[in-house]
Amino acid sequence: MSDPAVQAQNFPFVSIVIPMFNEGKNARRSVETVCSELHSSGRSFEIICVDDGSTDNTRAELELIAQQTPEVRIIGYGINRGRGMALRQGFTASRGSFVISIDADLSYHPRQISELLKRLEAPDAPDIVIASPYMPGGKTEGVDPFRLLISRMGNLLLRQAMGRKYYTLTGIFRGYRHEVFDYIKLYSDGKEIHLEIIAKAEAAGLQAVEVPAVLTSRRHGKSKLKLPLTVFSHLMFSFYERPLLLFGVLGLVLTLTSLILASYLFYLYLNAALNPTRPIVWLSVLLLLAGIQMASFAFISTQITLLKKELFRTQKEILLLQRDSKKDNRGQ
Ligand SMILES: Nc1nc2c(ncn2[C@@H]2O[C@H](COP(=O)(O)OP(=O)(O)OP(=O)(O)O)[C@@H](O)[C@H]2O)c(=O)[nH]1
Ligand SMILES: [Mg+2]
Repeated sequence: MSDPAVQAQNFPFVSIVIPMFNEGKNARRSVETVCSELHSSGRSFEIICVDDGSTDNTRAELELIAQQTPEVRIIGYGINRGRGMALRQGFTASRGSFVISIDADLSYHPRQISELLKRLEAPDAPDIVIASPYMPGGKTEGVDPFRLLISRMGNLLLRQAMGRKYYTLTGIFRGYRHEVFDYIKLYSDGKEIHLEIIAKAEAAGLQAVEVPAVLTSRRHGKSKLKLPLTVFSHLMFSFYERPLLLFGVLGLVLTLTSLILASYLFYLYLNAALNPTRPIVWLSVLLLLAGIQMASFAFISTQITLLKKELFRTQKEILLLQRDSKKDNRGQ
């Protein structure tokens, strides 16, 4: 029989993944707070700190902490590759039955980890639990109003793109059943990984639910958020997930404008005042053609999106079948 302590260390109940880039001012506080929350919960755990190419004292701090704290593991690589890549590395290295991702700046207080775990352990447990400051019951405290406005608007748009199911799609603080990462393959290197996870999980038929959470502002260190890039990538994601949002709306606007112009031209014609060589005549025809073109794009791209989702679901089914057949073979 193996030693239960070793067993708990090799296969902990939960893995906490914390990406850290230039978080020297937060590393210790963050790890210590997570540790004390989990120690008081009585659960076995590991904390995986992912540092990729920090130029401050993050790595030195982490190495000191790891010497004093057996639950802490440091992984990383020399070049900075972004938050998405760091999270993917952390998920791959994780050994817990559940995985929690959280940021290093304590903007989501780790005392909320127990809420996520409670949901993940419930009898009707979902596959993913999203900490949601924007859902009814959730809240934000002391967040810069401009950042909050951009984030709220972005999440509203994404909510539309994702079928009005979720309120907070951009947050890092989430809990997962470990199997989630077997079913979906992730490729994002940046912050859009949070969207990729939910989109792929949805497509694969996994269940994600939100729980109300409190988001505060970081007190130490600098934000790593590149706002213009994030806004751009999130907009692209919305159009990618729901092409109708872009092509459908454009098609409608172009067609309606052409119809308004055509009505005006018809009115001129009835009053014998129409000059057929006027550019406006051609403009209205062009707008109509462009509108029809956009509507066709909307139709085709929607079909492709549906097909893509069907593929994800099939992939997951194949994986489950392979697992079942492996289990059966072992049982024989
Ligand atoms: N390893 C690694 N971690 C990163 C990278 N970019 C961001 N992070 C970490 O990801 C977490 C979230 O980044 P933040 O800068 O807090 O971004 P945010 O939470 O969207 O915005 P604020 O909290 O308002 O600053 C933090 O723990 C960062 O240290 C990166 O390139 N590599
Ligand atoms: Mg943060």
